[in-house]
Amino acid sequence: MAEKQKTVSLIGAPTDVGASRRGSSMGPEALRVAGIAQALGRLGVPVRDCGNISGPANPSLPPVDGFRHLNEVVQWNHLLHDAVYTELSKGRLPLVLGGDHCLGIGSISAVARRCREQGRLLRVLWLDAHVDFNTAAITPSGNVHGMPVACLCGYGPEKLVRMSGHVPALSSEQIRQVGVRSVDEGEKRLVHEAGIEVFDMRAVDELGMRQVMRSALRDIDDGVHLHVSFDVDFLDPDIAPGVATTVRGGPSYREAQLCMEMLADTGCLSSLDIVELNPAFDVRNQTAELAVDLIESLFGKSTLMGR
Ligand code: 6HN
Ligand code: MN
Ligand code: MN
Ligand code: MN
Repeated sequence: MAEKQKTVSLIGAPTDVGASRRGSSMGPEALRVAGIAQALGRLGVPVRDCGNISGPANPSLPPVDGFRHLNEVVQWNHLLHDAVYTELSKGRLPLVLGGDHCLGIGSISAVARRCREQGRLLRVLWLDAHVDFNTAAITPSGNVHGMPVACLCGYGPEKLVRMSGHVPALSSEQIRQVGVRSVDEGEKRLVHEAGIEVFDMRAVDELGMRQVMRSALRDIDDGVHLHVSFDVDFLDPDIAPGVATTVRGGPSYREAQLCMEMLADTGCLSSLDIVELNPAFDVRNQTAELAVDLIESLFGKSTLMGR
């Protein structure tokens, strides 16, 4: 029998400092307007909205030494780390409403810190069109939203790499990536060198989402803390136009639903990021509404087989 349903804490993190195209800072409000709190409430999940954290403005500057807005990125991630850590230590399930994907550094650093203290096993499922494994030396853009996995695995600037209190915050076997279809030349080498398990779209084509998720979730059972980092560009742009970094050929609506349902079936979901939603590219908030629909499945809404 599952343990008592944890309270979900919504933490808005309205950033776009990790990207070059602006607008993901409007993501938290778009998800609220799409009814994220009400949707979870209908499932019987207790929800509290912590409001937004508030960090530095976007100075819209070019990269310096391979990083755009590094100071701002560090400040936002410190704030987010502290907010996520606070909710985890109160026994709640933090749900980060992003914001761009640089936020994965602060969010997952807090999760890694908490799991280390509790002696809990941590697994991270990274749902994304990209591997987000760039460094200052190899980045084509200087955008830190293309670097969070590298930082969490120990490749990056001190201030980001050390945020969890332990370097690296994650070892490579703790993370699995699903949905990948855009990898830069340098990061292809580095992601192999680091030994990250990547289930790209070719794997989804050949094996199907079911087999991919079975492999990705193979050692996730009772007692494991499962963190899901859901970059909305994971989804096919035909169904999810509201992101700045669309890449064609992503999971369909049904494939995405199955992915979420299989994550829900683990019963281990303990923290979540929803990032890269960009209302400036969306049409009538449909991508936010789709994200909310998928999150309902992630929290156990099923059609026929009552669980
Ligand atoms: N995201 N690999 C590209 C870059 O600029 O490093 C794109 C990164 C996209 C990051 O969508 O979270
Ligand atoms: Mn701090
Ligand atoms: Mn992405
Ligand atoms: Mn990403």
